[in-house]
Amino acid sequence: MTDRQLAPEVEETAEAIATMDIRGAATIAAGAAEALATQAREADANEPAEFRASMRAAARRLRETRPTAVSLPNALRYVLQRMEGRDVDALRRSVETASAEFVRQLDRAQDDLGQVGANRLADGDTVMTHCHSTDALACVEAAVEQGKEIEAIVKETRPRNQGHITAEQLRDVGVPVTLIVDSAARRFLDDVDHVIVGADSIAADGGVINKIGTSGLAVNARERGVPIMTAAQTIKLHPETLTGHTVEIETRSETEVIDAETRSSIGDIAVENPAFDVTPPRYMDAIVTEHGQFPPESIVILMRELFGEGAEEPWAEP
Ligand code: RI2
Repeated sequence: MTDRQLAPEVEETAEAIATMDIRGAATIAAGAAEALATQAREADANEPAEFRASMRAAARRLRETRPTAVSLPNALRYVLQRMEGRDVDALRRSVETASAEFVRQLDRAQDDLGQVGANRLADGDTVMTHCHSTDALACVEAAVEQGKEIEAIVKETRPRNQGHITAEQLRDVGVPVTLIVDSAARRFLDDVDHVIVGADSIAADGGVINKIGTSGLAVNARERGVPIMTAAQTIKLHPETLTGHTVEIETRSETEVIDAETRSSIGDIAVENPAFDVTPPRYMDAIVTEHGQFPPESIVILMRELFGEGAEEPWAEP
């Protein structure tokens, strides 16, 4: 199967995920599922085998864009495992139906976990956020809808300053926002009632893989006695970690950290830009999902229930 057989929209979505025009684990999952539906609609295949091969090729192209957020392979898995039918028309319909169903479930899961997270917040609380997570924001938004007054201290989250998106979206729902640089977090933790972060992946041991800086924030929160929760739909659970695999941490371009001119004016330096880190379960108070909240160490039970003992790769060539 060559790239020529991929719908142009699949290539566009893959490119947008890689460059982070489409970003955030849940948004990436929805984008990937919708791209598979587009591939199904546009695939120029006469035979079922040819159609299936083109769907697998599209899934592989989407899969290779970013390595850490497991919501991406979980979305591809959800859709491809439901691809069935004796002819191309039936196969096409099954993919379109599965994709639409997946996106609907994402929205519902986020609403449901928002309610659970909101129940942990009290009227008058101040929360601290890291990066931009639609799952974490859903908790704050639900608390506001419950009539609670919530304030937020928002970390800017270098290198891409995704805290700015969080600040804007919190202002849109009327939450007073104070923006701080990342290194000021410990100074402000004494003014905070809860830290809320999202997740790109959650490992079977309860480790939370999220935007770089989360683990340092969690350690500081624990030291200051501030509860920290991860808001994560179950598509963030990483089934491969059930069988001993580790989660690959994406390394991004050095230019996100420093521009070439400043770098050369400094001299001969190395620059590293890991996008994520792992927060050990002992530093996280709760993982909030659409199925309720869990102590991180018990998330493996939910993972087994939802994913069985491991993960298939339905995009692989048979
Ligand atoms: P939602 C983001 O990664 C952040 O790390 C965020 O916490 C996580 O995805 C989850 O986002 P990136 O794609 O799914 O910005 O909660 O690198 O929106």
